[in-house]
Amino acid sequence: MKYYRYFTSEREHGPTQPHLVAVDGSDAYDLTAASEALRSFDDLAKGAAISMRSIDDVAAGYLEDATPIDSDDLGERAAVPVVAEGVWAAGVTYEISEEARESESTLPEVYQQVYQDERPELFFKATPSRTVGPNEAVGIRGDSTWDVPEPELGIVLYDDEVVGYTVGNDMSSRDIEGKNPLYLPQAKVYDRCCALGPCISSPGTVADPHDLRLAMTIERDGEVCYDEETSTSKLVRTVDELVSYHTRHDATPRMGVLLTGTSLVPEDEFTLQEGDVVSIEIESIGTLRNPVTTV
Ligand code: DO4
Ligand code: MG
Repeated sequence: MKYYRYFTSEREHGPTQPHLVAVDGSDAYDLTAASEALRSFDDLAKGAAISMRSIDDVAAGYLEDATPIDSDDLGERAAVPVVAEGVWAAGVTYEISEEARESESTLPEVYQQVYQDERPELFFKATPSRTVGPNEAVGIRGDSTWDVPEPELGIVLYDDEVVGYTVGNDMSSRDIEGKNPLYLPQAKVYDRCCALGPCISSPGTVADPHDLRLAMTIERDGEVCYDEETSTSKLVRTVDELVSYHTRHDATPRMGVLLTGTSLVPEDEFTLQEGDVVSIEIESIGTLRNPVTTV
């Protein structure tokens, strides 16, 4: 199944708390309407961990009492699907990313090394305050001149176990990181630097995270100015390997997201502009769409 956080009424009409919605095939159900104890994906993950059942099994037990909703509304009203205390990200996990860093960096050998090394590059990416959901604006830094979206498969973790997958955008400044790899935190972590959504797909819904079609389009002034696709089969690490390095010797927060690295990089001449719209689609999950603003 797929899980959304969903505003049951228009957000403009006052403060509303999103509900947890399960999508089973083409049918959508408001799980929060069935039980107040199910307000978020965290609640579902906690229930699954306590009862030692899968997320989908726990959700299935509530479908009969849940209110059916119109799945056409989900795109417009979806909130960030998981409030992860920490979003982390892996880097240089696809050949295309390694080549792009080599060409942008004053220290290309750093990237060659990490691409080949046993230990992956993992870095802290975002807090909830820096993370946006579907349809919310992602940011480009006002002091950056070369900016790109990074479309990435996101692993959703609860108590260090994989409980789902989502779509992530690791917004990045190429000129700041390119000048010196030690500037990475500034190139990566700033207001609106990360987008997640539109939903979480359970492990049972994603047959193989290492074989998913991933596509990205960027629109400017109503025209498509970037349109490419690839596959997570080009990832040179496994999900288990990345999770293993991420969770060792660190008491990670209960609910977390680990992005797996970018598999698409626009040509060097390309930089994002305010007003652009980025859409990232991953097979078996959905499409994350965000306009771009300057922060
Ligand atoms: O090494 C810098 C970051 C790389 C990255 O974010 C990626 O490969 O996706
Ligand atoms: Mg990245």
